[in-house]
Amino acid sequence: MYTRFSRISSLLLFSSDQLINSVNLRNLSSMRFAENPKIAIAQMRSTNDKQHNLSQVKSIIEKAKSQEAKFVFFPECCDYVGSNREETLKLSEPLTGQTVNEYLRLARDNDLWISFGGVHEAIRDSDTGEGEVKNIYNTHIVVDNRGTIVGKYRKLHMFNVVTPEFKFRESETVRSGSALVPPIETPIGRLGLQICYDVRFGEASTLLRKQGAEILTYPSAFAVSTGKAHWEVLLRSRAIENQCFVIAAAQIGFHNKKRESYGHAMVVDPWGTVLGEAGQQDLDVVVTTLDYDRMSSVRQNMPCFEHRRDDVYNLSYCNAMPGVPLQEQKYFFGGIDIPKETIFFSSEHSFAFVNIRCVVPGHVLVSTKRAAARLPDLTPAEISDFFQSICKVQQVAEKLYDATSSTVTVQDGPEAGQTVQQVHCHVMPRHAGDFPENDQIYGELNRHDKEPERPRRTQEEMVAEANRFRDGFASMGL
Ligand code: AMW
Repeated sequence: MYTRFSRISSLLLFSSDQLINSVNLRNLSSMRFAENPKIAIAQMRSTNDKQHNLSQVKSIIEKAKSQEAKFVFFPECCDYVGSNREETLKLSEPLTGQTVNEYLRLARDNDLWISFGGVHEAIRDSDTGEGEVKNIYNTHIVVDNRGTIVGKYRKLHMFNVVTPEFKFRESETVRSGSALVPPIETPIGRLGLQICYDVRFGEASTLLRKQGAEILTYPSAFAVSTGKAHWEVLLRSRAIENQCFVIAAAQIGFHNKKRESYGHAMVVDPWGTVLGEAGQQDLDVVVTTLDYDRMSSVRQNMPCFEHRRDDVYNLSYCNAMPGVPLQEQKYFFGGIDIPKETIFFSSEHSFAFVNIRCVVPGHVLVSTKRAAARLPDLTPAEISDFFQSICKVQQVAEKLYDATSSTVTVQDGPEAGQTVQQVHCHVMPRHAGDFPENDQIYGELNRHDKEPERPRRTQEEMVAEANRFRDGFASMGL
């Protein structure tokens, strides 16, 4: 029997904003459906008529429900397909807009989990939400049966392509996302979020698998000529090499005079077998079950992920911003942009910064740059760099705080007290008698960031401490 139910404590949930970080992980983990859940994938034909598209979404949901599916997958552009750039921008909405609100209501009212594989997320000039829409993100959202967005992924790879049949420049309208999102825990398994053209980038799918994905999703509006040549072979390859289910809801037919999609919405199992494929009609639903015993036997009998030679080659996954010079890079911690002035150390794979709430004076954090959730998710190079960085930071912290000991702790996973799902280590200089009982520091560590009434440190205080650490590094030659 596959161990996915006993492995729930190792679930990964990360997002680029706090909304999703606030989802209660334990509640989610207790919501796994019974073995071999029923899912539905949609095939539809969106146009620039949002109401018409919404009515297709509603009709698919009805069909899926009538066949007792618990999770429905919609394709990219389920909200609409614009006829040109101007119209595409004009029709776009923020994720708080009417269309997504309607999606949330549908999930709640129908008691369904739903993946909306690609909505046009408006990017406006200002933070106020006012102003002209200049770009959009192509965003895949996952909504739970209570109508909450629990996963959000902005498409990374832009379909800027010239073929004999067509030319397409997605980046004229769409801004690419900046991060892979570690798989999200859902009642049908851990879902890796991708979109359409992403299917050609096997590294991303393999990183998702390494982070625990059981299902890879490629909601698509795939072009017809490339679809004929590559669609099925790409989907099956991603399933076979990662030993994951692959779910690819699809757009089909003419969206307008210029744009046509291939269809063939498909579900593939971890052996590469096609479990279900939509027909040639505009509106179709494929309902199938995900057999986790099958996944278990494929993974056990051919343990490719144990056979990988990470010592010879490995995938590196960073959250560096494309095109931004190294000194201007931003570092994110649990999706929050950590201000440069509070970061005092950076190495190839790690960075260290001062804490917003300290358990003891000098309590600082060392984090991986990449938003990996758990220690075992790190590559050998990252592990080595992370622990070397910790040792350096510890030396400086002890010098600055006149200590000869430190508590150095990683809370690895939610059940171990981890609140920010990005690997990080607490470095806390210690002094004799700083706690009545020495190990009380662990109780304090567990509480210090969970009680909202505890005041945060001021920015000035944090910047001043980061400066002291920087000086400490310089004076110790580290
Ligand atoms: W965990 O409980 O996930 O092992 O630790 C999270 C740590 O991150 C806590 O010590 C908390 O105070 C700290 N923290 C959270 N957000 C920030 C932030 N924006 N800047 C600095 N430290 C932070």
